[in-house]
Amino acid sequence: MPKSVTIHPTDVRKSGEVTFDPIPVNQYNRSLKDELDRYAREDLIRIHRDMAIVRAFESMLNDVKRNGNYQGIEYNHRGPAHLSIGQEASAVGQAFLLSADDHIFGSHRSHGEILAKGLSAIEKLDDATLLGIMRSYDGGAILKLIDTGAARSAKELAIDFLLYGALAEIFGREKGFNRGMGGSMHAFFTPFGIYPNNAIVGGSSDISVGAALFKRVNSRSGIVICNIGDASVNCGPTWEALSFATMDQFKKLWDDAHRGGLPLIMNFVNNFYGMGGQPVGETGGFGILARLGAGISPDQMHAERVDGYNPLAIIDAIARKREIILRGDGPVLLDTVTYRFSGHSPSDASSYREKSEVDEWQQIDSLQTYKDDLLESGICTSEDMAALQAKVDEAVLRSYKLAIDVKASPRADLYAPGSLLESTMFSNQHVESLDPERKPELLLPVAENPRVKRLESRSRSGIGPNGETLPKGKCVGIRDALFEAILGRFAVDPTLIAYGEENRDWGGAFGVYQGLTEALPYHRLFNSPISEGAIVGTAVGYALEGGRALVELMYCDFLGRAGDEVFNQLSKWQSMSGGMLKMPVVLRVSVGSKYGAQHSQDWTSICAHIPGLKVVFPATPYDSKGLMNSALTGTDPVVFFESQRIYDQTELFHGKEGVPAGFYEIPIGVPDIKREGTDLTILTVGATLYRALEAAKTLEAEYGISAEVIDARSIVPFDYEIVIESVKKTGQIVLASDACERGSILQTMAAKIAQLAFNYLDAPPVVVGARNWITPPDEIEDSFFPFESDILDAINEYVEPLPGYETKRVCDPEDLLRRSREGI
Ligand SMILES: Cc1ncc(C[n+]2csc(CCOP(=O)(O)OP(=O)(O)O)c2C)c(N)n1
Ligand SMILES: [Mg+2]
Repeated sequence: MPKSVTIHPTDVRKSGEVTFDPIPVNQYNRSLKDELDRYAREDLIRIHRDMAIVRAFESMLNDVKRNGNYQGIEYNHRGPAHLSIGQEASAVGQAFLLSADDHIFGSHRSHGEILAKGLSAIEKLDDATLLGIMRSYDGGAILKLIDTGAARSAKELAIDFLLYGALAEIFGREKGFNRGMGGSMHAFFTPFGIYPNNAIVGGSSDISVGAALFKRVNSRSGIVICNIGDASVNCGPTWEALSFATMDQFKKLWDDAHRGGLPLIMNFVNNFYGMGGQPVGETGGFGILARLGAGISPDQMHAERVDGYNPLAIIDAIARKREIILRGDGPVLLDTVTYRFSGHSPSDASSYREKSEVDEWQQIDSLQTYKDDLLESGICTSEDMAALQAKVDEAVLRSYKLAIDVKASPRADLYAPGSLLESTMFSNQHVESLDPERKPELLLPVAENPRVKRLESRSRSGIGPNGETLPKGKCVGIRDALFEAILGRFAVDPTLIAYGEENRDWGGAFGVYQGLTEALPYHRLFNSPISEGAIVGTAVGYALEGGRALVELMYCDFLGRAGDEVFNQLSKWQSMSGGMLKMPVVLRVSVGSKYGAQHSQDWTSICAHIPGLKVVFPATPYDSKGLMNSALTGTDPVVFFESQRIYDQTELFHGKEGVPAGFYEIPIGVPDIKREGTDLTILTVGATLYRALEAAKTLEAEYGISAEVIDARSIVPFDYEIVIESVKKTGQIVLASDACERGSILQTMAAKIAQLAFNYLDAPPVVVGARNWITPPDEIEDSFFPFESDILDAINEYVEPLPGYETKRVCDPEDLLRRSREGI
């Protein structure tokens, strides 16, 4: 079924108009007295208590940042603290109805949301569960510290646990919620439904969509709330997230059990400022933020503006929106009006706003207003309130004293080998199914898949029985090998999903997924919008929730569109969480050719430069299948490079057996000798392997030089020992790949090899890459990428003169210097 909608010209050319429903603005109009029959007295007081805790906690941080002490106890906190003093009602109101199954994501200004959500979870979880969480988290490290033996209830202990865990994290202590590796802007605590907060403005938007996608695909309970600022509305990722979240297919194409809108609230915490810029009146043009929903979907994302200065108005909104979501009509957009009295950060001089404006908001400070309402309604007395405040202040002071105590709360020692960061950059686990209890949903058994059947008649090796090379169309190629690995994993891991542009009926942009459409229901394989950022960002959110995602960007040049998602999110969350989170995401990208400058660059080096990403680039069917299997059974993010030049390349290195039909793995990080030799080593990355093999043949035939050709296969991690052993034997090495030479990963490899094998080398390692140009059009593309002759030229010029060899293209030191001087 390749189409969901037939486009009839008579329909789409008809005249008419688009109409919008009115957008509700601050329609909640009940007073606390009107609400008395809907809330228990203790709940109404607890709302105030939670606001007071958030206020006291952040006021303490404000004192520390501005004055270097709290209550006379000195501390120098060098890191950030973006405070939300003034915004407490919106955080506490939002959290009030949420359970631990409801997950919130946030921004750089999320201390209040963390505490409010944590306090709400503590209230709802029973004592045994709470104690279980505290005993098991980080081996009970926080509990041991805060449990002084004094008689306190599980809930009281849990509040101290929450305050200390968050504060120790903000202060970068190893006992913090994320072992001090996240800090103020990234802290979170998943057992209470508090998911990662993000220092990149708008960064949580597509991640939250991925989290909601996880809930929808895997039928998990609860909703997801994305808390981002009003200024993030202008970010590309936010728009991509909104388009992804509202795709028609969720409600129209997915099967009965999975059909429905994503369980998501995009909540814009609207404090009317970015840092100093004003989205309304200056940097934006949308007026009332709730208006945006009307541009996104016909149901206008049920958007409305709500008064975040009144906790009861927010509770009312969350209750109504949750109902919409639970009946499958999400997602929802909220424009939550609030105001921060504190600066963007404590050093902010507030030069961008009038003092009178701050005063106006302070005069109706929601903490005070709500407290006055409680007193006026007779819910409590001022003595009750004073006692409550004293208890709150004591708790904050207790957690402050503990968190700044270097003995009780040390920082991680990152100097020794095997330190916290060394052991959490990658999780390095092997997990075949992320939900072994569940059976993977397949539309037909693997053996009955039409492509699997077609492949049965193909040779699994590119070499025939008599050693002859078989025609490509008759053999299993790289694209088939990848398909086999992927289908095999779909049959094992029920959480595995794949998506990207043209992933379903088209069969993947380059045919790798042909046959998958027949095998998988929509919710496991679907077309995404052309939103590269959201493709990766949602995969991050999906993985953070416990699933495994395989996503694709057609050309690796499009990585630029997903820059933040790949370089700051996919790569960093495992280590920023102190190892609390896993990131089983495989990102397939292909290196193009024939399509010119914006479709043909090899960006392996850019990915390899970012800590936290595994990077592979197989060049044979055998390696492609084995590495894909490893990537899809691992728990780390893998950027999986493929080359469009060689998708139909057959297997030439594994004898008559060729590519095994069943499951096998190739460990990520181990290079492979593709041709043995004794005189010269050639190390290649990606499709250049085949050009290096041609060069090796010529060297043997015409110059009697025996070249050993090593295929890197992986880039990060990378085991140098195999290469060093080869160099010990040959004494010389040339490195070649299709990436532009300047800043190429080959330069790093060459430098490492020189450092580690200097005594064995007769000549410095030589790098042969593409020119430092744009990729020219197909017809003249060969002048850009390295070919056999470029490898021979480099050997002749820099390694050893080849008798009688005539250099094809100037590459002498003078020319090298000239090109460097000119930056080309
Ligand atoms: C992508 C990105 N650009 C800029 C910044 C610097 N920055 C941090 S917070 C901020 C303002 C964000 O405003 P808003 O989204 O409304 O959140 P608020 O600070 O008001 O809570 C800016 C510009 C950043 N962290 N990330
Ligand atoms: Mg703002």
